[in-house]
Amino acid sequence: NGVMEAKMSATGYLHSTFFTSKGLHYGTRLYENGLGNVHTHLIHYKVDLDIAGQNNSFETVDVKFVNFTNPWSPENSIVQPKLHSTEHKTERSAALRFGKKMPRHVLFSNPNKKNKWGHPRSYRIQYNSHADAVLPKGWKEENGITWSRYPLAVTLHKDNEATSSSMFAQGNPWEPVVSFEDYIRDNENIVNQV
Ligand SMILES: [Cu+2]
Repeated sequence: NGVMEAKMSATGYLHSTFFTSKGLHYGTRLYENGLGNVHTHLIHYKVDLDIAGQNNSFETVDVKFVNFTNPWSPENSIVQPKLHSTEHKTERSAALRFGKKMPRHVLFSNPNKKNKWGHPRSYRIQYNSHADAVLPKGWKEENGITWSRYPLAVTLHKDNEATSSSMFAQGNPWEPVVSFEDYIRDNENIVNQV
């Protein structure tokens, strides 16, 4: 049916440190001298997603409540949910941040290819991650993982922006060779683009 899923999970081997009582602020005691300490597993995917051709646009859909007068009973009003969609026209607008509410539906659409009911052919992204920011924005090493600011970000495709990071980021996270933030910073138009 066209569904694709990407999944990752931990192996079950423990990341541990020597137990001291103050260590309980950073984890859970697991053995005589063992503390399972807080740490993160972050993973990101940079995907060139195409739907019914190379050109596509990015849209999010939320549900908002509307309050209107009952047409056959004007002394009463009705509240009901209504679809509210937003076309994200630029890279900055399409960079969804941690700390802000994730839109209910996230759609990649081809505005030039409609189905027989007139809806643009689309992929819906089902975002199931519970990841969150791990360091404050701009804080030293955080500059090496600027991709981790966003649960989802859409950028214009460029051949020289093939990856959102590089293996050298672990050696120099302060001034990384590849910084995903640079892809967004020029804030290019992403409507009906590759
Ligand atoms: Cu772990």
